[in-house]
Amino acid sequence: MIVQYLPVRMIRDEGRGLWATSAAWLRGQPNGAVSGVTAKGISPRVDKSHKGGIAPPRTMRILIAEDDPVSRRLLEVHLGKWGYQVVVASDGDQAWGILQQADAPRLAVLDWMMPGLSGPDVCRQVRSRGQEPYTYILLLTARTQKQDLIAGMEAGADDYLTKPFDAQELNVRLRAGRRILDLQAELVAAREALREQATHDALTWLWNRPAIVEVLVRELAKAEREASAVGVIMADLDHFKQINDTCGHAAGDAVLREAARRMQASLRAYDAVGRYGGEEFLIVMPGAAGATAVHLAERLRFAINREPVRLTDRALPVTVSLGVTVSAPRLQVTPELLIRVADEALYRAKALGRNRVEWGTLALPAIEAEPPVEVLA
Ligand code: GH3
Ligand code: MG
Ligand code: MG
Ligand code: MG
Repeated sequence: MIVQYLPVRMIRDEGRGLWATSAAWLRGQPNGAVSGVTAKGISPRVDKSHKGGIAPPRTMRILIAEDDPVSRRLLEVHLGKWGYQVVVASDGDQAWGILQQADAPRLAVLDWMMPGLSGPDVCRQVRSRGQEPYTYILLLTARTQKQDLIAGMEAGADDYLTKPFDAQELNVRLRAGRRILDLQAELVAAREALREQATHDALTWLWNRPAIVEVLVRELAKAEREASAVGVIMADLDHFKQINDTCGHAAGDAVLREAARRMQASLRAYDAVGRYGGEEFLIVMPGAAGATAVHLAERLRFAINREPVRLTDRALPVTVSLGVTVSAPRLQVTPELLIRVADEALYRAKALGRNRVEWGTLALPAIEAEPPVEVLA
């Protein structure tokens, strides 16, 4: 059994460059084994494909584009026999139309000479789109000159077979194509998992600090264009150190996770919450003007202290203090200023007894008076 880890450097490259680099690297590996990806990160995958014998192909959709009915039928019969689900096109335009569909086959066998778009034309169209997931293309043609092969590959074909083709050769070449598609799917999944890891907090799985600040920067820019508001909340769990001190760090972790879950569940779908520090959270609420922002802060406070956090051996009452403020449209408020004002309001909430929401007024001339505080019953 062979277990290998894919170098992160390779997976982080994006777009077509990623594919070329990774494929080149993988080709150099014994048996083409590659790491697998789990939902929460990267884990080794055991590759058993080198154990000899040819595994039956699992059902996979494949496009055949061939204008000659006899060759088309022959291909269809072979591919069906090998377990493929065949999608048929009788010219290049039709093939390109099928490949543009959302659920297009990822594997395509294209004839070179066809009415409308030729096989290489279709290749160029597919490659110029440059989208994921990758489409693996095998060109099939009567042309045998070396310059034809070069032209076909330069158009973006992955492989090339001359007619009359040998059925077994086509079969194994398509299998090689499928392996490449599988590897590419794993690379994309690995890259996505890394992106998730890089932007999320490992304990609560909320956005981490850089990511939530990035959300705020983006939402402020959007709000500036749309002349709308962005509400910001700084929330800090009350007397959290006591939980650690009396119940242990693991209990503290469980409380943090549950508090994060409750906050996430009580926000609107388009709000974002991130872990800003140890037991401190930053919440970004697009479009939330004063009263709405305060209302949402009260909702968060209620969500945290509505009922104690149940651990295996005890139930812990938890409260949170919150500072809330709102950006002023067209005044180009910076993220730093908003965070500072929300933070100052949070510390006022602490000083005034905790388990409460305080409003932070921006020190800007055009800001309206404080909005009324709506308290949930
Ligand atoms: P206050 O009401 O004034 O906010 O009091 P507090 O005890 O919550 O604040 P303080 O800043 O004194 O303590 C915060 C504690 O949070 C200290 C730190 O050990 C704990 N903490 C920070 N991150 C984690 C974590 O990931 N897990 C656990 N269990 N504790 C953490
Ligand atoms: Mg033809
Ligand atoms: Mg605290
Ligand atoms: Mg704190």
